[in-house]
Amino acid sequence: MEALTTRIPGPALMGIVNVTPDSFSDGGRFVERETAITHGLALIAQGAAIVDVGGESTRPGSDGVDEAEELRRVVDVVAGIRAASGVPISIDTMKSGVAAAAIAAGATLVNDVTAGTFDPRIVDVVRDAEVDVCIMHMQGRPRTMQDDPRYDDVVREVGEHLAARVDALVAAGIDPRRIAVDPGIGFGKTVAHNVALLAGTRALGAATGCPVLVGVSRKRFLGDLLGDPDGDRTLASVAAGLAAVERGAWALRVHDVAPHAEALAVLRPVLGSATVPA
Ligand code: PMM
Repeated sequence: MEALTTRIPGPALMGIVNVTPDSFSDGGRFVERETAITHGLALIAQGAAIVDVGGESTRPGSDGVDEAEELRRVVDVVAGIRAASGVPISIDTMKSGVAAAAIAAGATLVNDVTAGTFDPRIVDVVRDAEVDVCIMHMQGRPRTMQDDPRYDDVVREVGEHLAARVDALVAAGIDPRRIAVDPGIGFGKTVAHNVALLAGTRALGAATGCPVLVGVSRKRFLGDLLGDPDGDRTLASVAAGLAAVERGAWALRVHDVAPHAEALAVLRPVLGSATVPA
């Protein structure tokens, strides 16, 4: 089995398909599903190398969704995209049951923002199905994580946490070549923490030995940096994403694939292949 970075060479784009009521206006389940499938296929056409399907909002302040509802939202969307495209599909979930059902529907990557700490059985699902996994750092849980995040040295602490989680996954029998890590931009972090983590992308790769996936797209700290909390964040997202890629990020999780694809078309030849960890 080849390494994740060989199968999906970086810098790659992971296009976001959020199947949540706050992402898609209501109008019935069928419409919601079809909209999500069409959206996923559009992201692939724009250059996404992975599509990330999620049915539970993890925005600051959000509460979880129950498993039955999450399954209703995501399984048919994964199957619908898989029926029309061979591009790898990621399932953004912290629940083992949702991960297993999404894998059965065609997902080959599990994106767990809790790194297997919310529902440890997700680690067994990933191992037994022999799929890829992205583990993310979060301080606290979405409902309260932005209340008062604190670190002495955010890059070192996030690196140590992710390295420990990688060790736990490998000890459980997951092939290390299947693991990507993510600093969890915005998940229990101040603006300064997020900026430090972006600057420290290469250090996170070194601390874990894994390819680094970064999700900055449209996040609130960009509005803070712009001094415009309600304005469009597309250009800011591209700038932050490119900063991470220049510092060795393997993949960017983005809402707006087209502008990121344009930016990478220019950055890739400038950087050559030296930015992507083996
Ligand atoms: N961010 C969100 C959801 N899932 N997964 C990973 N691996 N990394 C992230 O940064 C991440 C994620 C929240 O963002 P959204 O609500 O805009 O999708």
